[in-house]
Amino acid sequence: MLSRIDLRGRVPSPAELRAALPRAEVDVDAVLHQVRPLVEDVRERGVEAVLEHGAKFDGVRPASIRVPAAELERALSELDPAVRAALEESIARARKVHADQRRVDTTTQVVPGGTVTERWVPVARVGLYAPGGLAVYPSSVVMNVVPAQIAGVESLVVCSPPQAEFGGLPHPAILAAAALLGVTEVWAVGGALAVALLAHGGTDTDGRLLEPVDLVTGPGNIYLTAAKRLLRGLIGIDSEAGPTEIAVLADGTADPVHVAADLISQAEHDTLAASVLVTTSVELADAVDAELARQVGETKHHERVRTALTGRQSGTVLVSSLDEGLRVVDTYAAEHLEIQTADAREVAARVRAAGAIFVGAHSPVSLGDYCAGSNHVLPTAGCARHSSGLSVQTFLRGIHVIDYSEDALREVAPHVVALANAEDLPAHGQAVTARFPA
Ligand code: HSO
Ligand code: ZN
Repeated sequence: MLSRIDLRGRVPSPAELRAALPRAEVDVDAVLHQVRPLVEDVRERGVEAVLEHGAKFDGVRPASIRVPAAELERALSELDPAVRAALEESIARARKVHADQRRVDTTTQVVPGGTVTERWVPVARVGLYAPGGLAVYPSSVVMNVVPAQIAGVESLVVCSPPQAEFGGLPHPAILAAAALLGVTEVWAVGGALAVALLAHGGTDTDGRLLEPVDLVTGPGNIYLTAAKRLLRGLIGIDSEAGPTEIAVLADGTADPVHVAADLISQAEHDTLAASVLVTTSVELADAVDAELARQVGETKHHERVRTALTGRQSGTVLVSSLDEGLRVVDTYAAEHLEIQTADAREVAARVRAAGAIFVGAHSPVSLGDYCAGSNHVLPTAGCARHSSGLSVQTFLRGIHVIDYSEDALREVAPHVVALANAEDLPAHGQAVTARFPA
């Protein structure tokens, strides 16, 4: 079912390797011209523009953008108890892991009387996006809200599209997850419009202010990503999220039943999702193909899964050795990378690029999606080469605090003056010497 790329006996350059590996092509630039007028209209006309355009996209016009507190409570009280218990477990584990990501301020004594402190300050107000439609993921509400809360973000709004089926409210599972996390501000607005309203703020239909945010995180479709790209600068954003990806690095010891199940699990998200097997074993590749043929037929979303697995973004890559396999997975820089080999820990420790690494037979990606404690908002499309997944750090800013005494400044003054003159910026030097008249 998976197409095959045979790299055995070949030593491609990094650029050739990158070109040879399967990857979805998502052209965000191509939709910018559609999204730009929407964003501008929201900047000019605020909520009126959001409701007008939103009615076309969502097929419903909510009475107000801000979801009443009573609706959050109602959604939580009506939540299936098993789902509630699972979300509580997911939240508890995520809080445990993210609590250890807190940063402590560090003060460096550069010279006697001269210190530089790096002070970590949370972003003041953030907007967290939870998609609706095909993807309704209360687990993503958890993954966005938990690190923001642990970072100490004081003001936090969750946005999710209004649903005609639920009378113009976001999906009840999203509302319930927000309520469970103690979030009190939820807006019924979706996609590019949500990012624009979060960035510019507005006035709700009842006259209440919708305050703009400083940072927007959370996955969405290509239009939402385009809006993030347009508004970046005015607001901070997390990395641009593309279709989800799983790569599995496996040798002949891997269980093909598990490998196939894991490849299918992420293909279930999207017809553009990528499932890539990198293996030293042709026997395993054949066995996984046979398993995929069997398991895909039995899975609920088999059409979507089959399209994803047979798309050009998915495939099997045959390599001669695990060293070569590591080169391939580092070049690919998958959002999720599973290591299913003998001595998986040792192999995992050698990986240099991945959003998250899942080690050995009992750490499947779906565990990380819900209940490992790790975050599931991760860099896609090779962005793991330069970016990290969501964490407490995403919601913090490090401020340098410079504190020098008179003596410490006097001592270094000649160096400042020399550098200022070398850059032909003598006023810089004078700002120091003015403090020490001869
Ligand atoms: N695998 C997705 C996250 C997710 N899975 C949410 C299930 N629900 C991207 O990491
Ligand atoms: Zn998933």
